[in-house]
Amino acid sequence: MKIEVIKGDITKINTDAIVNAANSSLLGGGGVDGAIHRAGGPQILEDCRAIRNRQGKCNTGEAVVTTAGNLSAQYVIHTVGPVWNDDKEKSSKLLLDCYKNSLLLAENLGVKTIAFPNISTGIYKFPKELAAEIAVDEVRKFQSDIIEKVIFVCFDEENEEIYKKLLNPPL
Ligand code: AR6
Repeated sequence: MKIEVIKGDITKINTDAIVNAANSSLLGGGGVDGAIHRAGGPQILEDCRAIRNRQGKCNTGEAVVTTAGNLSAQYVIHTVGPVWNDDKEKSSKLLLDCYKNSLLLAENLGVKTIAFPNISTGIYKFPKELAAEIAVDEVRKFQSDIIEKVIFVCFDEENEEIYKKLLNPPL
């Protein structure tokens, strides 16, 4: 699996699937969630409501899939990151679950390329360095014959630098 890092807006990325850092209501919010719903249009929210009617809320660490409305991606995978708190181990495990469950779902859908935002590092205040280590570790560990490329889309310079350092350490 090829791993890349890009600085930019995930709604503009051309991958089969993009991942949304959602909340457990699945009914939208701010940050990247707001950006995806704005750019993708009402179809995404309609799909989220259908999921809510079927299964109720989405628990932290889990992932669900919808269509991508007006976005160029085929799917939006919505995962719910943990709100950072003092229980570092529990939050870390839940963040790892977000990446793992999103990748498993993508694989089941036959997705070849997938883009992740830096889940939980905005409104949910997860420390960026630790979040990046968890994300990169989990993606590196994930063995797939289906997914060919994972792109980490960083919105801010700090995350971009952290990911670049982790993925291309100086010799
Ligand atoms: N493209 C890529 N990354 C983005 C974009 C974008 N367009 N916009 C923001 N980011 P956040 P969380 C980055 O707050 O911390 C929502 O209200 C941002 O800089 O979007 O998981 C949900 O509904 C940060 O690095 O998500 C939840 O209630 C990263 O995306 C809550 O926020 C994640 O920041 C989830 O909080």
